Amino acid sequence: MLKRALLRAATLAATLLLLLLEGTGAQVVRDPRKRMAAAAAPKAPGKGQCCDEVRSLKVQVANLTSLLEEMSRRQENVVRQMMELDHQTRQQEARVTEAEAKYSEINNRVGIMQLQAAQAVTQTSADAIYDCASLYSRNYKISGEYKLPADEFLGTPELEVFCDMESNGGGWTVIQRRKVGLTSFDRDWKQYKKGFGTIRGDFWLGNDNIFRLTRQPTVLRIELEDWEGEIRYAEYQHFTLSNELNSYKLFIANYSGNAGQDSLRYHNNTNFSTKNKDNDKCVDDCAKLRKGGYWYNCCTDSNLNGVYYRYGEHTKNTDGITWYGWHGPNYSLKRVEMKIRPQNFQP
Ligand SMILES: *[C@@H]1O[C@H](CO)[C@@H](O)[C@H](O)[C@H]1NC(C)=O
Ligand SMILES: *[C@@H]1O[C@H](CO)[C@@H](O)[C@H](O)[C@H]1NC(C)=O
Ligand SMILES: *[C@@H]1O[C@H](CO)[C@@H](O)[C@H](O)[C@H]1NC(C)=O
Ligand SMILES: *[C@@H]1O[C@H](CO)[C@@H](O)[C@H](O)[C@H]1NC(C)=O
Ligand SMILES: *[C@@H]1O[C@H](CO)[C@@H](O)[C@H](O)[C@H]1NC(C)=O
Ligand SMILES: [Ca+2]
Repeated sequence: MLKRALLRAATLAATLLLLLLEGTGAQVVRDPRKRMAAAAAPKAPGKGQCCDEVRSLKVQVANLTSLLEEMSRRQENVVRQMMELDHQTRQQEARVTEAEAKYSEINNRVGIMQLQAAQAVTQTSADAIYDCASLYSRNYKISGEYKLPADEFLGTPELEVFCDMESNGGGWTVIQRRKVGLTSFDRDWKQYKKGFGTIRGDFWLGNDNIFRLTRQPTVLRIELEDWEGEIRYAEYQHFTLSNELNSYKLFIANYSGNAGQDSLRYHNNTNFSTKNKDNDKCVDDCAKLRKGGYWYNCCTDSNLNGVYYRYGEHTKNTDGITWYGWHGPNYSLKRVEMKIRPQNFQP
Protein backbone atom coordinates (compact mmCIF):
# COMPACT_ATOMS: atom_id res chain seq x y z
CA MET A 1 0.00 0.00 0.00
CA LEU A 2 2.81 2.35 0.96
CA LYS A 3 4.79 1.39 -2.14
CA ARG A 4 1.90 2.11 -4.43
CA ALA A 5 1.35 5.52 -2.88
CA LEU A 6 5.02 6.39 -3.38
CA LEU A 7 4.92 5.24 -6.99
CA ARG A 8 1.88 7.40 -7.63
CA ALA A 9 3.57 10.39 -6.06
CA ALA A 10 6.64 9.88 -8.26
CA THR A 11 4.50 9.66 -11.41
CA LEU A 12 2.72 12.81 -10.41
CA ALA A 13 5.97 14.62 -9.80
CA ALA A 14 7.17 13.64 -13.27
CA THR A 15 3.93 14.85 -14.82
CA LEU A 16 4.23 18.07 -12.92
CA LEU A 17 7.74 18.65 -14.22
CA LEU A 18 6.58 18.06 -17.80
CA LEU A 19 3.70 20.46 -17.40
CA LEU A 20 5.96 23.14 -15.96
CA LEU A 21 8.36 22.78 -18.88
CA GLU A 22 5.53 22.97 -21.36
CA GLY A 23 4.07 25.98 -19.58
CA THR A 24 7.30 28.07 -19.73
CA GLY A 25 10.39 27.19 -21.80
CA ALA A 26 8.56 25.13 -24.41
CA GLN A 27 6.28 27.98 -25.27
CA VAL A 28 9.15 30.46 -25.66
CA VAL A 29 10.88 28.18 -28.17
CA ARG A 30 7.67 27.39 -30.00
CA ASP A 31 6.83 30.93 -30.98
CA PRO A 32 9.41 33.57 -30.07
CA ARG A 33 7.89 36.17 -32.43
CA LYS A 34 4.48 35.97 -30.81
CA ARG A 35 6.04 36.55 -27.44
CA MET A 36 7.92 39.59 -28.66
CA ALA A 37 4.78 40.92 -30.30
CA ALA A 38 2.88 40.40 -27.13
CA ALA A 39 5.49 42.35 -25.20
CA ALA A 40 5.35 45.16 -27.70
CA ALA A 41 1.56 45.35 -28.00
CA PRO A 42 -0.33 44.37 -24.80
CA LYS A 43 -3.70 44.19 -26.58
CA ALA A 44 -2.50 41.61 -29.19
CA PRO A 45 -4.84 38.59 -29.70
CA GLY A 46 -2.11 36.02 -28.74
CA LYS A 47 -1.86 37.32 -25.24
CA GLY A 48 -5.26 36.11 -24.00
CA GLN A 49 -4.53 32.58 -25.25
CA CYS A 50 -1.15 32.55 -23.61
CA CYS A 51 -2.45 33.77 -20.24
CA ASP A 52 -5.37 31.38 -20.22
CA GLU A 53 -2.95 28.54 -20.77
CA VAL A 54 -0.66 29.77 -18.01
CA ARG A 55 -3.57 30.23 -15.64
CA SER A 56 -4.83 26.73 -16.37
CA LEU A 57 -1.34 25.37 -15.87
CA LYS A 58 -1.06 27.25 -12.58
CA VAL A 59 -4.34 25.71 -11.44
CA GLN A 60 -3.08 22.28 -12.44
CA VAL A 61 0.18 22.85 -10.62
CA ALA A 62 -1.71 23.98 -7.56
CA ASN A 63 -3.96 20.92 -7.78
CA LEU A 64 -1.00 18.60 -8.18
CA THR A 65 0.83 20.23 -5.32
CA SER A 66 -2.14 19.73 -3.05
CA LEU A 67 -2.41 16.13 -4.29
CA LEU A 68 1.24 15.57 -3.45
CA GLU A 69 0.74 17.06 -0.04
CA GLU A 70 -2.26 14.80 0.49
CA MET A 71 -0.19 11.78 -0.58
CA SER A 72 2.62 12.54 1.81
CA ARG A 73 0.12 13.13 4.61
CA ARG A 74 -1.34 9.69 3.95
CA GLN A 75 2.10 8.18 3.86
CA GLU A 76 2.87 9.69 7.23
CA ASN A 77 -0.36 8.24 8.56
CA VAL A 78 0.51 4.78 7.29
CA VAL A 79 3.93 4.96 8.92
CA ARG A 80 2.39 6.12 12.18
CA GLN A 81 -0.16 3.29 12.06
CA MET A 82 2.57 0.75 11.42
CA MET A 83 4.57 2.04 14.36
CA GLU A 84 1.47 1.89 16.57
CA LEU A 85 0.78 -1.71 15.47
CA ASP A 86 4.35 -2.70 16.18
CA HIS A 87 4.07 -1.16 19.63
CA GLN A 88 0.84 -3.03 20.34
CA THR A 89 2.31 -6.32 19.18
CA ARG A 90 5.26 -5.90 21.50
CA GLN A 91 2.94 -5.11 24.42
CA GLN A 92 0.84 -8.20 23.67
CA GLU A 93 3.93 -10.36 23.53
CA ALA A 94 5.03 -9.05 26.90
CA ARG A 95 1.63 -9.86 28.36
CA VAL A 96 1.68 -13.42 27.01
CA THR A 97 5.17 -13.97 28.40
CA GLU A 98 4.04 -12.70 31.78
CA ALA A 99 0.96 -14.97 31.78
CA GLU A 100 3.07 -17.96 30.80
CA ALA A 101 5.53 -17.27 33.57
CA LYS A 102 2.72 -17.01 36.10
CA TYR A 103 1.13 -20.20 34.85
CA SER A 104 4.31 -22.22 35.10
CA GLU A 105 4.99 -20.81 38.54
CA ILE A 106 1.56 -21.92 39.75
CA ASN A 107 2.06 -25.28 38.07
CA ASN A 108 5.32 -25.73 39.93
CA ARG A 109 3.85 -24.85 43.26
CA VAL A 110 0.97 -27.27 42.79
CA GLY A 111 3.35 -29.97 41.60
CA ILE A 112 5.41 -29.62 44.77
CA MET A 113 2.28 -29.68 46.88
CA GLN A 114 1.07 -32.87 45.23
CA LEU A 115 4.38 -34.54 45.83
CA GLN A 116 4.40 -33.52 49.47
CA ALA A 117 0.80 -34.65 49.89
CA ALA A 118 1.60 -38.03 48.39
CA GLN A 119 4.60 -38.42 50.69
CA ALA A 120 2.60 -37.36 53.71
CA VAL A 121 -0.03 -39.96 52.87
CA THR A 122 2.42 -42.85 52.61
CA GLN A 123 4.26 -41.79 55.76
CA THR A 124 1.24 -41.59 58.04
CA SER A 125 -1.25 -44.09 56.72
CA ALA A 126 -2.88 -44.36 60.14
CA ASP A 127 -4.08 -40.77 59.91
CA ALA A 128 -6.21 -40.84 56.77
CA ILE A 129 -6.77 -37.91 54.45
CA TYR A 130 -10.44 -37.58 53.58
CA ASP A 131 -10.65 -34.22 51.88
CA CYS A 132 -9.10 -30.77 51.44
CA ALA A 133 -9.89 -29.93 55.06
CA SER A 134 -7.62 -32.72 56.29
CA LEU A 135 -4.90 -31.50 53.94
CA TYR A 136 -5.36 -27.98 55.25
CA SER A 137 -4.99 -29.11 58.84
CA ARG A 138 -1.66 -30.67 57.81
CA ASN A 139 -0.52 -27.28 56.65
CA TYR A 140 -1.19 -27.54 52.92
CA LYS A 141 -2.46 -24.04 52.54
CA ILE A 142 -2.00 -23.28 48.86
CA SER A 143 -5.04 -23.61 46.61
CA GLY A 144 -4.61 -26.07 43.77
CA GLU A 145 -4.90 -29.62 42.58
CA TYR A 146 -4.40 -32.45 45.07
CA LYS A 147 -4.84 -36.19 45.07
CA LEU A 148 -6.90 -37.79 47.82
CA PRO A 149 -5.74 -41.35 48.53
CA ALA A 150 -7.82 -44.44 47.83
CA ASP A 151 -10.00 -45.57 50.70
CA GLU A 152 -9.40 -49.27 51.12
CA PHE A 153 -12.16 -49.64 53.66
CA LEU A 154 -14.77 -48.20 51.30
CA GLY A 155 -13.08 -49.56 48.21
CA THR A 156 -12.95 -46.12 46.60
CA PRO A 157 -10.09 -45.23 44.25
CA GLU A 158 -7.85 -42.19 44.67
CA LEU A 159 -9.48 -38.95 43.70
CA GLU A 160 -8.16 -35.78 42.09
CA VAL A 161 -9.63 -32.71 43.68
CA PHE A 162 -9.18 -28.96 43.64
CA CYS A 163 -8.70 -27.49 47.10
CA ASP A 164 -9.64 -23.90 47.81
CA MET A 165 -7.39 -23.08 50.76
CA GLU A 166 -8.11 -19.34 50.72
CA SER A 167 -11.83 -18.49 50.54
CA ASN A 168 -13.41 -17.88 53.90
CA GLY A 169 -10.85 -19.83 55.93
CA GLY A 170 -9.95 -22.45 53.30
CA GLY A 171 -10.22 -26.23 53.59
CA TRP A 172 -12.81 -26.41 50.80
CA THR A 173 -13.08 -29.31 48.39
CA VAL A 174 -14.49 -27.89 45.16
CA ILE A 175 -17.27 -30.12 43.79
CA GLN A 176 -18.36 -28.00 40.83
CA ARG A 177 -16.98 -25.11 38.78
CA ARG A 178 -18.23 -23.07 35.83
CA LYS A 179 -15.94 -20.38 34.53
CA VAL A 180 -14.46 -21.30 31.16
CA GLY A 181 -17.67 -22.39 29.47
CA LEU A 182 -16.32 -24.95 26.99
CA THR A 183 -17.33 -28.11 28.87
CA SER A 184 -20.89 -29.27 28.23
CA PHE A 185 -22.92 -30.05 31.36
CA ASP A 186 -25.71 -31.63 29.32
CA ARG A 187 -24.56 -35.16 30.29
CA ASP A 188 -26.13 -38.48 31.19
CA TRP A 189 -26.60 -40.23 34.51
CA LYS A 190 -23.39 -42.24 34.30
CA GLN A 191 -21.26 -39.18 33.61
CA TYR A 192 -22.81 -37.25 36.50
CA LYS A 193 -22.20 -40.32 38.67
CA LYS A 194 -18.48 -40.52 37.83
CA GLY A 195 -17.79 -36.86 37.27
CA PHE A 196 -16.47 -35.01 34.21
CA GLY A 197 -14.47 -32.02 33.06
CA THR A 198 -11.05 -30.79 34.17
CA ILE A 199 -10.22 -30.14 37.78
CA ARG A 200 -8.52 -26.79 37.02
CA GLY A 201 -11.33 -25.65 34.75
CA ASP A 202 -15.01 -26.57 34.58
CA PHE A 203 -16.08 -29.84 36.17
CA TRP A 204 -18.54 -31.89 38.17
CA LEU A 205 -16.75 -33.97 40.78
CA GLY A 206 -19.23 -36.83 40.44
CA ASN A 207 -22.26 -37.80 42.52
CA ASP A 208 -20.54 -40.89 43.97
CA ASN A 209 -17.58 -38.76 45.06
CA ILE A 210 -19.80 -36.05 46.52
CA PHE A 211 -21.74 -38.75 48.38
CA ARG A 212 -18.45 -40.13 49.72
CA LEU A 213 -17.30 -36.69 50.87
CA THR A 214 -20.55 -35.78 52.63
CA ARG A 215 -20.90 -38.75 54.91
CA GLN A 216 -19.57 -36.57 57.70
CA PRO A 217 -21.65 -33.45 58.54
CA THR A 218 -20.79 -31.03 55.77
CA VAL A 219 -21.09 -27.34 54.89
CA LEU A 220 -21.83 -26.30 51.30
CA ARG A 221 -20.71 -22.94 49.97
CA ILE A 222 -21.83 -21.66 46.57
CA GLU A 223 -20.04 -18.69 45.04
CA LEU A 224 -21.65 -16.83 42.17
CA GLU A 225 -20.30 -14.10 39.90
CA ASP A 226 -22.28 -12.08 37.38
CA TRP A 227 -21.10 -10.43 34.15
CA GLU A 228 -20.67 -7.12 35.95
CA GLY A 229 -18.03 -8.79 38.15
CA GLU A 230 -20.13 -8.77 41.30
CA ILE A 231 -19.70 -11.77 43.60
CA ARG A 232 -22.31 -13.28 45.94
CA TYR A 233 -22.45 -16.44 48.01
CA ALA A 234 -24.92 -18.89 49.50
CA GLU A 235 -23.89 -21.14 52.34
CA TYR A 236 -25.68 -24.14 53.90
CA GLN A 237 -24.56 -25.37 57.30
CA HIS A 238 -25.84 -28.78 56.33
CA PHE A 239 -25.47 -30.56 53.01
CA THR A 240 -25.76 -34.24 52.07
CA LEU A 241 -26.57 -36.42 49.12
CA SER A 242 -28.20 -39.81 49.30
CA ASN A 243 -26.53 -42.70 47.50
CA GLU A 244 -27.30 -43.80 43.96
CA LEU A 245 -30.03 -46.22 45.12
CA ASN A 246 -31.82 -43.21 46.52
CA SER A 247 -31.20 -41.14 43.39
CA TYR A 248 -28.64 -38.85 45.04
CA LYS A 249 -31.44 -36.97 46.75
CA LEU A 250 -30.39 -33.53 48.05
CA PHE A 251 -30.65 -32.42 51.63
CA ILE A 252 -29.72 -28.88 52.65
CA ALA A 253 -30.40 -26.80 55.74
CA ASN A 254 -29.60 -23.53 57.43
CA TYR A 255 -28.98 -21.09 54.61
CA SER A 256 -27.02 -17.89 54.99
CA GLY A 257 -25.47 -15.57 52.42
CA ASN A 258 -26.05 -12.51 50.28
CA ALA A 259 -27.32 -14.13 47.08
CA GLY A 260 -30.87 -12.93 47.63
CA GLN A 261 -33.68 -15.41 48.14
CA ASP A 262 -32.36 -18.92 48.82
CA SER A 263 -32.66 -20.52 45.39
CA LEU A 264 -31.58 -24.06 46.30
CA ARG A 265 -34.30 -24.52 48.92
CA TYR A 266 -36.82 -25.31 46.17
CA HIS A 267 -34.57 -28.26 45.23
CA ASN A 268 -34.34 -29.60 48.79
CA ASN A 269 -35.50 -33.24 49.21
CA THR A 270 -35.44 -33.76 45.46
CA ASN A 271 -33.86 -36.59 43.48
CA PHE A 272 -31.15 -35.98 40.94
CA SER A 273 -32.19 -36.01 37.25
CA THR A 274 -30.28 -36.15 34.01
CA LYS A 275 -31.37 -36.14 30.38
CA ASN A 276 -31.70 -39.94 30.45
CA LYS A 277 -33.22 -40.20 33.95
CA ASP A 278 -36.26 -38.07 34.71
CA ASN A 279 -36.57 -38.14 38.52
CA ASP A 280 -38.07 -34.66 38.83
CA LYS A 281 -41.40 -33.67 40.35
CA CYS A 282 -42.90 -32.45 37.12
CA VAL A 283 -44.84 -33.72 34.14
CA ASP A 284 -42.20 -31.97 32.07
CA ASP A 285 -38.74 -33.42 31.58
CA CYS A 286 -36.76 -30.74 33.41
CA ALA A 287 -33.28 -32.08 32.66
CA LYS A 288 -34.05 -31.90 28.94
CA LEU A 289 -35.66 -28.47 29.22
CA ARG A 290 -32.85 -27.01 31.34
CA LYS A 291 -30.07 -28.99 29.64
CA GLY A 292 -28.21 -30.15 32.73
CA GLY A 293 -28.07 -32.65 35.57
CA TYR A 294 -29.54 -31.29 38.79
CA TRP A 295 -32.01 -31.85 41.61
CA TYR A 296 -34.88 -30.69 39.42
CA ASN A 297 -38.21 -30.01 41.07
CA CYS A 298 -40.68 -28.46 38.58
CA CYS A 299 -38.35 -27.28 37.31
CA THR A 300 -35.95 -24.72 38.73
CA ASP A 301 -35.24 -21.93 41.13
CA SER A 302 -31.58 -22.32 40.23
CA ASN A 303 -29.81 -24.26 37.47
CA LEU A 304 -26.12 -24.25 38.33
CA ASN A 305 -25.37 -27.05 35.85
CA GLY A 306 -27.17 -25.30 32.99
CA VAL A 307 -25.83 -24.02 29.68
CA TYR A 308 -22.89 -21.58 29.78
CA TYR A 309 -23.89 -18.40 27.92
CA ARG A 310 -21.36 -15.65 27.32
CA TYR A 311 -21.79 -11.95 27.82
CA GLY A 312 -24.30 -10.67 25.29
CA GLU A 313 -26.07 -14.03 25.11
CA HIS A 314 -26.47 -14.40 28.86
CA THR A 315 -29.97 -12.91 29.25
CA LYS A 316 -31.75 -14.57 26.37
CA ASN A 317 -32.51 -18.11 27.56
CA THR A 318 -34.03 -19.95 30.48
CA ASP A 319 -31.67 -22.96 30.37
CA GLY A 320 -28.58 -20.99 31.44
CA ILE A 321 -26.70 -21.05 34.75
CA THR A 322 -29.37 -19.35 36.84
CA TRP A 323 -29.96 -18.34 40.43
CA TYR A 324 -33.43 -16.80 40.48
CA GLY A 325 -32.96 -15.14 43.88
CA TRP A 326 -30.28 -12.85 42.50
CA HIS A 327 -30.71 -12.33 38.75
CA GLY A 328 -33.94 -14.15 37.92
CA PRO A 329 -34.70 -16.92 35.43
CA ASN A 330 -33.11 -15.39 32.34
CA TYR A 331 -29.64 -14.41 33.50
CA SER A 332 -26.84 -16.91 33.03
CA LEU A 333 -23.96 -16.31 35.44
CA LYS A 334 -20.33 -15.85 34.50
CA ARG A 335 -18.79 -18.01 37.21
CA VAL A 336 -19.99 -20.54 39.78
CA GLU A 337 -18.13 -22.63 42.32
CA MET A 338 -19.67 -25.17 44.71
CA LYS A 339 -17.40 -26.29 47.52
CA ILE A 340 -17.71 -28.30 50.72
CA ARG A 341 -15.93 -28.81 54.03
CA PRO A 342 -16.74 -30.55 57.30
CA GLN A 343 -18.92 -28.70 59.80
CA ASN A 344 -16.28 -29.11 62.49
CA PHE A 345 -13.52 -27.54 60.39
CA GLN A 346 -11.34 -25.05 62.28
CA PRO A 347 -9.52 -22.56 60.04
C1 LIG B 1 -8.33 21.59 -9.84
O1 LIG B 1 -9.22 21.26 -8.77
C2 LIG B 1 -10.49 21.87 -8.87
C3 LIG B 1 -11.27 21.51 -7.59
O2 LIG B 1 -10.58 20.65 -6.78
C4 LIG B 1 -11.22 21.40 -10.10
O3 LIG B 1 -12.49 22.02 -10.21
C5 LIG B 1 -10.37 21.71 -11.28
O4 LIG B 1 -10.98 21.17 -12.46
C6 LIG B 1 -8.97 21.14 -11.14
N1 LIG B 1 -8.18 21.55 -12.28
C7 LIG B 1 -7.36 20.77 -12.93
C8 LIG B 1 -6.65 21.41 -14.05
O5 LIG B 1 -7.21 19.60 -12.61
C1 LIG C 1 -36.60 -40.53 44.53
O1 LIG C 1 -35.95 -41.74 44.25
C2 LIG C 1 -36.35 -42.81 45.07
C3 LIG C 1 -35.57 -44.04 44.69
O2 LIG C 1 -34.41 -43.74 43.99
C4 LIG C 1 -37.82 -43.07 44.92
O3 LIG C 1 -38.21 -44.10 45.80
C5 LIG C 1 -38.58 -41.80 45.23
O4 LIG C 1 -39.94 -41.99 44.98
C6 LIG C 1 -38.07 -40.68 44.38
N1 LIG C 1 -38.72 -39.46 44.79
C7 LIG C 1 -39.32 -38.69 43.92
C8 LIG C 1 -39.96 -37.47 44.47
O5 LIG C 1 -39.36 -38.95 42.71
C1 LIG D 1 -34.97 -29.23 53.67
O1 LIG D 1 -35.93 -30.15 54.11
C2 LIG D 1 -35.75 -30.58 55.45
C3 LIG D 1 -36.79 -31.61 55.77
O2 LIG D 1 -36.61 -32.74 55.03
C4 LIG D 1 -35.80 -29.41 56.41
O3 LIG D 1 -35.52 -29.83 57.73
C5 LIG D 1 -34.82 -28.35 55.98
O4 LIG D 1 -34.94 -27.21 56.78
C6 LIG D 1 -35.04 -27.99 54.54
N1 LIG D 1 -34.04 -27.05 54.10
C7 LIG D 1 -34.28 -25.81 53.76
C8 LIG D 1 -33.13 -24.98 53.34
O5 LIG D 1 -35.37 -25.34 53.78
C1 LIG E 1 -29.82 -25.31 61.88
O1 LIG E 1 -29.42 -24.34 62.81
C2 LIG E 1 -30.09 -24.46 64.05
C3 LIG E 1 -29.68 -23.29 64.91
O2 LIG E 1 -28.33 -23.00 64.77
C4 LIG E 1 -29.75 -25.80 64.69
O3 LIG E 1 -30.44 -25.94 65.91
C5 LIG E 1 -30.15 -26.91 63.72
O4 LIG E 1 -29.74 -28.16 64.25
C6 LIG E 1 -29.52 -26.71 62.37
N1 LIG E 1 -30.03 -27.72 61.45
C7 LIG E 1 -29.27 -28.54 60.78
C8 LIG E 1 -29.97 -29.54 59.94
O5 LIG E 1 -28.04 -28.50 60.82
C1 LIG F 1 -37.11 -15.15 29.55
O1 LIG F 1 -36.94 -15.58 28.20
C2 LIG F 1 -38.10 -16.15 27.64
C3 LIG F 1 -37.77 -16.61 26.25
O2 LIG F 1 -36.57 -17.26 26.18
C4 LIG F 1 -39.22 -15.14 27.63
O3 LIG F 1 -40.39 -15.75 27.16
C5 LIG F 1 -39.44 -14.60 29.04
O4 LIG F 1 -40.38 -13.56 28.99
C6 LIG F 1 -38.15 -14.09 29.63
N1 LIG F 1 -38.40 -13.71 31.00
C7 LIG F 1 -37.88 -12.62 31.55
C8 LIG F 1 -38.21 -12.40 32.99
O5 LIG F 1 -37.18 -11.85 30.92
CA1 LIG G 1 -40.72 -35.28 34.75
